Amino acid sequence: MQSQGTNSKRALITGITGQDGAYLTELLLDKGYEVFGTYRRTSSVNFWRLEELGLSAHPRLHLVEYDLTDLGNSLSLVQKIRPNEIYNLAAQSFVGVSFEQPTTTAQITGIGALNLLEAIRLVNPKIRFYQASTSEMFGKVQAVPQKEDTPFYPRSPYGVAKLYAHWMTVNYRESYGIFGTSGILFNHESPLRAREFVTRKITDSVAKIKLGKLDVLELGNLDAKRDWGFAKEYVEGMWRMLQADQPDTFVLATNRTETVRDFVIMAFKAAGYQLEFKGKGESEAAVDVKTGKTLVRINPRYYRPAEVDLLIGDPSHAKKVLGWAPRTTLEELCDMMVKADLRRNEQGFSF
Ligand code: NDP
Ligand code: GDR
Repeated sequence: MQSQGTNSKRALITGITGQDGAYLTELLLDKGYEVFGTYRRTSSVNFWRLEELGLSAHPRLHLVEYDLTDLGNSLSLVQKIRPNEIYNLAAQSFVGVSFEQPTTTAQITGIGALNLLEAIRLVNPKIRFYQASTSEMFGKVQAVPQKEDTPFYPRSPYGVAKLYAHWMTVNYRESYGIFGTSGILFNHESPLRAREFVTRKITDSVAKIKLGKLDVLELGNLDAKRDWGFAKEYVEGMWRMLQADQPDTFVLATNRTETVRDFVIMAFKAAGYQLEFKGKGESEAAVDVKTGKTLVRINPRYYRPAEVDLLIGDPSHAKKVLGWAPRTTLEELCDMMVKADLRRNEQGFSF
């Protein structure tokens, strides 16, 4: 992408250490923004994604310590940074963990967004706000493909917390005239995805199996269907949402859905394997057609108490208003992720 020089805009990104935070930072720096990215205080902070994109020492990138659950911290952050745009990407974003830690998830993923909206209302209501909403809010299938007016029915503490943050964004838009936009993004993946999420878990395991570092990949529900896109294109959609004339709600998706099983087959294929699935339920397993070796099996510990069975989004509103459309196919995305994991595992590191 060509750098477009500097501009006078200041963007605040919460959750810069995450997948989307890294790609959005790259995009906004390229557009000339002054970027302020927040990270949490931990005993050893991890900036591997920013490092992988070669951004960690960029002169227009400023890293700021921040915890989303602290209202005072949110107020002082917005007062100090004086951003034109805030992208709220910080969250406890793992659905599985939200069943184990529902209260923490509600505080970070739900109330965290409210803290920022309050800061905007009290400090400067002209700041444009992007809320990272999710297809998990659709949850139990009500209609397909899911779009902006499809009824919500979340199926996890994470989905419920995100729904609260979504409605708060809409409420602050309607009550106070704040430019609060909610992007309902379907699953988006990349080589920068954390390894706990299923696509990256699969591509990293494929690489490890190929290099003899792992024998078998263990997974949960293979029947779940997801609409998977490429994260780098989705952050471009976030930016477009905040450049629009009006605040609104937008779905970003590819309008294609595949099962987890399909993604497993695709990822192994990208590394030269041909898999065949046999059996049903907990005894289902996949063998390598050439060697007969079992490479994938079920471990029920990865099942969730309630599942989202089918996600497929209709991005036509975003296409019409923002001119946004996905470009990378699932095969290309999967191939890119497998290659990146093979490279990392060959080099002896994998985050
Ligand atoms: P990640 O899990 O990769 O990143 C989440 C970020 O939030 C990390 O930087 C994390 O910091 C930060 N964070 C967590 N808790 C706090 C806290 N208390 N205070 C401050 N920061 C905190 O998520 P993604 O990049 O994949 O997703 C970005 C956002 O988009 C999330 O809100 C997610 O829920 C949402 N979303 C993601 C989709 C996807 O498919 N990727 C789809 C739809 C929505 P740390 O590194 O310290 O943990
Ligand atoms: P999801 O993503 O829950 O859709 O949330 P995840 O990749 O965790 O799960 C997708 C589907 O795969 C099934 N699955 C497994 N999942 C994981 N993580 N590990 C396994 O071993 C496994 N086996 C099967 C899951 O049950 C599920 O059906 C992601 C997150 O990024 C959210 O923050 C975001 O809001 C949504 O996508 C859209």
